[in-house]
Amino acid sequence: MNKLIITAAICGAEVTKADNPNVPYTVDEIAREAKSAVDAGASVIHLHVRDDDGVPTQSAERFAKCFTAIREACGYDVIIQPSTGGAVGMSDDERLAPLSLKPEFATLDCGTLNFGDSDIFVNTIKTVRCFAARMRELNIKPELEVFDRGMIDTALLISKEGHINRPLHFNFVLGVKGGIGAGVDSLAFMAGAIPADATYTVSGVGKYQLPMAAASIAFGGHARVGFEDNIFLKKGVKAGSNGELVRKAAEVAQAIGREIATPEEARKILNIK
Ligand code: KMH
Ligand code: ZN
Repeated sequence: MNKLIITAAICGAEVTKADNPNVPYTVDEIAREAKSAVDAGASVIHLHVRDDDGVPTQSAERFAKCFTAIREACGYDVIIQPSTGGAVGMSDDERLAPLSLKPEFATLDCGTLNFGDSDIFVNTIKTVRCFAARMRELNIKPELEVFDRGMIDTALLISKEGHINRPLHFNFVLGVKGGIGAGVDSLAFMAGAIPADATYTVSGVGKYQLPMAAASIAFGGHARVGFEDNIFLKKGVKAGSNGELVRKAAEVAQAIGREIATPEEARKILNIK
């Protein structure tokens, strides 16, 4: 089986220290959590950043500081994937700011959805096209964030228009309230809808994080874990670090004999130049 890429989504924009005191806000805390994840087997850090008081920001300056701190803590080959989703309510220009740092990889959210009980995460087709075109110009590999089946079709449409180079790489986000539910049926449905040359990772939300990671690892997909999507190691026990969650995914891989990709191997699998 192909090697497994583990992505650690260490921070997110929604989860707070009130949910789990180990959620990182400061630059040092972000570097600490990234290191815990990389030491446990993550090759990709999916990154949101915050002000020191925990307010999400898309400031390029703040991202630059975090990039440097993460590389110093984890080694210079770690793949850092900034979010262009940011937080609900941010403008498109704000969300695009970290691309000015020319990262090798970044997220591209592929549609609008209800996001929890009272928010709407807005990504019109025009926005998706514009973000995709910017990434293509800057030679940034997009990870296509798809929260529902129709978003795969949007990504395929925009790729057909010439704004996203193939092979495509998807992240199936399963279990957001407002998106497709988590389950092996959802995983099979989504995986069956992408081109044969595409790759995918799976992000299960909340209690579905580790089961969905395990299912993807067994199916030959890749896995994303971390505080952005889940703060618990097991029922009633909060994770002490992102590394603890990454270690669980690595243990599943080890148990079924699937090797874990280094950052260099992950770049080859993802076709990151
Ligand atoms: N925070 C969510 C509204 C991404 O990183 O691209 C969007 C999000 C997706 O987390
Ligand atoms: Zn994110």
